[in-house]
Amino acid sequence: MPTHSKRRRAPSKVGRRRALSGSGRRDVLLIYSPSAYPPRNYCYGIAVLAAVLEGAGHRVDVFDGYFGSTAELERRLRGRAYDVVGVSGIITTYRYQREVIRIVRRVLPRAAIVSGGGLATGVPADLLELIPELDACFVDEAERSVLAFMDHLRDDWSRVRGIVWRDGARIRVNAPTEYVEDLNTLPLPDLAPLDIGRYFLVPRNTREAGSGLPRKGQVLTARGCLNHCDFCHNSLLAKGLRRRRAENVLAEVDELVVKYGVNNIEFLDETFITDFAATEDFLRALISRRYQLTWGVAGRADRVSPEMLALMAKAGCRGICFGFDSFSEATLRRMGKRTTPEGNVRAFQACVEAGILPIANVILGYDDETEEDIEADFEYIRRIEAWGRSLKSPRLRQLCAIAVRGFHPVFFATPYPGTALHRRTRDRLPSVEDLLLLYSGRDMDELHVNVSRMPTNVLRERHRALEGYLAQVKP
Ligand code: B12
Ligand code: SF4
Repeated sequence: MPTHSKRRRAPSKVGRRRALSGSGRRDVLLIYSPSAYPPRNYCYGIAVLAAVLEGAGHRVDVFDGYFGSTAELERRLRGRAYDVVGVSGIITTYRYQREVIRIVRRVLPRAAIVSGGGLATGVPADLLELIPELDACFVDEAERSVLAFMDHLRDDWSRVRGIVWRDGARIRVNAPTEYVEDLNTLPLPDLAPLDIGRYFLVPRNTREAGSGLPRKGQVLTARGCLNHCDFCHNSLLAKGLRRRRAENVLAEVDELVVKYGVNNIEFLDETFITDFAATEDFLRALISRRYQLTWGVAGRADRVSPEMLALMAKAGCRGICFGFDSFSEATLRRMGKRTTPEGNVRAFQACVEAGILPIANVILGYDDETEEDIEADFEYIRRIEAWGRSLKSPRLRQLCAIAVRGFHPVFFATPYPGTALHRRTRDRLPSVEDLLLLYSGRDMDELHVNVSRMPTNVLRERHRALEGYLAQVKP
């Protein structure tokens, strides 16, 4: 094991440990809302917040909704008079959040109940209106606002930036949060209260069941994205891209490998490669660790080069998720994607040639989309498949066929409340609550609403046809 792997936690400036006693120290319960089953990811956001809160002297417990029933939650709540209960969850967790928030209020009438993450960020005021037991929503990243909230818990919440909150009969929107400019000043996520070992035992697919399961960890090397595509959560966030330094990220990787025996990492960044030189530095440092690690990332089609892909493969990268989203120029323009169909093809091919699996997607039925736009998806995917069949190497031929099949599941355009797409199509959509209920626990491979120009039966038929085509591709 390299000696640097023994490195201690990076010194943190945000949430530096303070001696809090008596009334200043808060008991906090953070609840993770399950969004899909089987669970693939432990809640990284909660681990980050736990580290920040503990660093400031507060006491944090975690309840993981993937593994505990609501009856168990109720028992936990009866065992301790938490000052603050915070629920974390993305836009598909409304139904769960509504249920647990009601339970918390019933058992702990005096606790402050707050929500954070994608749902609270997307529709903070709606959520407060829909769930009367909820006291406040944290909008966007919360390291700074959550500490301010603890400081002002018993006095004036109008001084806490980054929250939307209930003030008697009014819903008040405070000034936006202050972002953490230098991510290297944050403490490393605290995984101890999360019991991540449970996640290592859950097969992600039938192929994995019963075989040696990967011990998967998660790491975020950067926040924000280069773009603000209008169906994406990023279309509602103000702050651009911030990156961590290579040594700071590696301290986290070291901890995962050494302390938790992790052998596979999902880098959670929206776009892993943003600055070629910085990514290269990181990859070289990772290679020098000589860990037996495989890992995957998400990337944009316009941010790959053959040289970078070769280095990534050498460093253990096995898969890149590409949100190609469409092969129609008109649809890509409408999405504000700033990529091209040809660029998508090049990225896919370069990835296969580097021996990395491109995990690509398309979205059907974007607003105002027509059958011709979908025909472009068919055409380009057929073209990629034909290119794959012409490859000399049997290994790469097979990799390409697996990747083409991997366009399944084919997604439908899904206007998540809060996004620019939702704002643009709002007059054609059900109410925010109806949408949140429709989306609860569901994925984008189901058609919830049709915002295209095609009749619903035509859209469904095109979706079935594309799925059928992908299913017959032989690896
Ligand atoms: C891992 C992941 C998942 C995991 C679950 C993640 C989770 N935490 O619940 C899984 C694989 C289940 C998943 C699924 C989906 N995901 Co996802 N996923 C991510 C990913 C890559 C990383 C999340 C993460 O850990 N971020 C890092 C942490 C630090 O950030 P954070 O979670 O936002 O937490 C911060 C704040 O939000 C806040 N906060 C969070 N929780 C709380 C709680 C409290 C009490 C407080 C005060 C603050 C707070 O503080 C944290 C620190 O600043 C993000 C992209 C990204 N890079 O964020 C997308 C993302 C969260 N996913 C997204 C989407 C759209 C989906 C899907 C709906 C897509 C689909 N295919 O249909 C599915 C859901 C399917 C289903 N059936 O429900 C969107 C969220 C949109 C939204 N408005 O919620 C994101 C942002 C991607 C994007 N750019 O659009 N996803
Ligand atoms: S490139 Fe991807 S993550 Fe970035 S804004 Fe567009 S869809 Fe969202």
